[in-house]
Amino acid sequence: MGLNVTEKIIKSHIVEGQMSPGRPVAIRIDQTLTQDATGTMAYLEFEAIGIDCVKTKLSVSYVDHNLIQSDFRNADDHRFLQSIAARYGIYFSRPGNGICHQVHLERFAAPGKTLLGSDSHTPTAGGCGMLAIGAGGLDVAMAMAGQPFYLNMPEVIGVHLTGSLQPWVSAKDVILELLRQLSVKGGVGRVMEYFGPGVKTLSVTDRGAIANLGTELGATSTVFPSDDITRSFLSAQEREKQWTELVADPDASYSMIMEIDLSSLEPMIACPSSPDNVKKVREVAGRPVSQVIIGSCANSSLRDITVAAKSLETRQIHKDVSFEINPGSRQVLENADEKGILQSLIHAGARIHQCGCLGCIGMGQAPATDTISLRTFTRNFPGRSGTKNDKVYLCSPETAVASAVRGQISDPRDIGKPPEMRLPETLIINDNGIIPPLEDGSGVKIIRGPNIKPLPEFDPLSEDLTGQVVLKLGDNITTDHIMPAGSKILPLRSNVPAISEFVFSAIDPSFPKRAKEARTVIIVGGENYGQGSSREHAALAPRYLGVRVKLVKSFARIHKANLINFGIVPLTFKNPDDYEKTEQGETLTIHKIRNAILSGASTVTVEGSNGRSFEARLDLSERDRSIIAAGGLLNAVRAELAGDE
Ligand code: MIC
Ligand code: SF4
Repeated sequence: MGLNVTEKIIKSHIVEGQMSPGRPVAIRIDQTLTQDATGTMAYLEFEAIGIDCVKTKLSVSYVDHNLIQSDFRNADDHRFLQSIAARYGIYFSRPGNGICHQVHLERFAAPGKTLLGSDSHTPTAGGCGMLAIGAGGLDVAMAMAGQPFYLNMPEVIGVHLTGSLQPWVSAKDVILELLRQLSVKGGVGRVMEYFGPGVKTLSVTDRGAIANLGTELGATSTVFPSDDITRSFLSAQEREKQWTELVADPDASYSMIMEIDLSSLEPMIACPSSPDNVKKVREVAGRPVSQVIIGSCANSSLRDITVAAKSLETRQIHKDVSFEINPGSRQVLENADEKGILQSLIHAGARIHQCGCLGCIGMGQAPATDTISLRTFTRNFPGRSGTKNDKVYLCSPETAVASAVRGQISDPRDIGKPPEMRLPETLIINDNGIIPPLEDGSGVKIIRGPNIKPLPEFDPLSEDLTGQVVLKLGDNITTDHIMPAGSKILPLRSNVPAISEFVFSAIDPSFPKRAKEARTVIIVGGENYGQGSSREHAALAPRYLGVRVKLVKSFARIHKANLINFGIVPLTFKNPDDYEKTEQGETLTIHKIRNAILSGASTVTVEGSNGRSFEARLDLSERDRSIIAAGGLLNAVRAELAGDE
């Protein structure tokens, strides 16, 4: 039987396992990317593995998140990352050069290849026909050390596109519609693969925007075919040689097919405070807005800011709106400048920021109290913008600009004629923001600032475990709840003792103190626990505070993998009633947990303090089990290197 694109890429990279959905497989990784907020830890881990030079075909270290240098810490991290890149054979994309996903799509993404990135939106490169997956820093460090990436073989969902988008409707509306239909957990364990005649109506950056927000569905990745559109994109990037055609076989199958008629879509918007709280723009039109931002790895391409500029040639920004542009990359900025796009934006009153994540991760741009901020970003989880009780809406660049003009949420179809858009066929290509690796970096000295603290050491798992339920939480807890970001906390990413003081700070500021008192900590949660970012600090910092078990109804993929990597046991309730019965403050005991894990048991018995006992599931591969027993992946690798196994 024929193969779909996802299966073709996995088949050509598989090193262990079989391509049957749900079963563990290991795949070879061609490229890796890191960004600064996850990268400092990933490179500390890479150093701890003790390899002399990266073993991948290409590894890139981007600095895009922690750009505000309000003291020495972020600047020190940037220098550390630059020296690490020079030492170990890694490309270094300098601060201000752009958002990792946008720059990677432009300069490095290549059809048919695999990419592993320590950022959850790594699948953006799927817009260029690659299999790109987000993971924790330690998994990326292992890939740089030449190890395969382990995952459960995903189901492949086919999204059949027909028709073409109407004026004022764009790629963001496609994925917002899917989020409306499937919710933030609809993609868990799945790859979303697009096919059908509608695909060729979408540019590679449109495809990238759709692939980017596939992450918000909880999907392992999103894949587009590589066709003539991909070829022209690579040719404009002066990389046509890297093009290969990659399409599904005519008799390929999918575990499920979804139909989307692009012609029938209309402008959509995600309301506060979840990317799947999606409505038609018309349903919420008229609400006053104080801030509108075009940017983030979802919508900051030349196309996206050109839409804004062209729409503003005959219009002005409303006096009560701060209209802001965060270009995705220097390539976007430089070409926008050359084509006069920037001039139109400045003239219309836009605030132009440097290229990077900025307000998307709370690095500045926090909105005013009790006002609506409309953003073309990826996430609107509560408080992520940096303002308490924020009201952040996510939308397309078209809806953003229409709303900025009117000062209220507006369907762009209501502001008149759509802009005439023709994107240039040739671009200025200038890689001076990317420092290539040295031929031999062995003599490079790594520069460490005082904020970079060594990795903590963790104990192996004990035979019996007794711990206190220090926190009981509900459904869809995000990593932004567990380990918040923002300009105050992000600079602590390379200092685990310091950052651990902020674990669950927005939900329960007393958590770190109570966790340290309890010593062995269990956290109870609902469905889709740990959705959102790839930040391994959401596992590492809780582990530092004594968390040894997370007992929930279901997990998000990357967070579960991060828990395993840091020796936290991920358990799921066998019977949802036991979730209701488990109380915060209760002591739970699991006898012979280590033995159960190592012997391959699929359940353990959890004993409550009130004589109650119940079963919890252990859904782990053999490799996961030995990692947890060792107390984490680094311990397991070190033991392996020392020949202890
Ligand atoms: C995010 O969008 O939440 C981030 C910041 O890019 C994270 C990574 C991080 O926390 O450093 C992600 O998406 O993985
Ligand atoms: Fe940066 Fe936002 Fe994209 Fe995360 S989602 S990589 S913070 S732009």
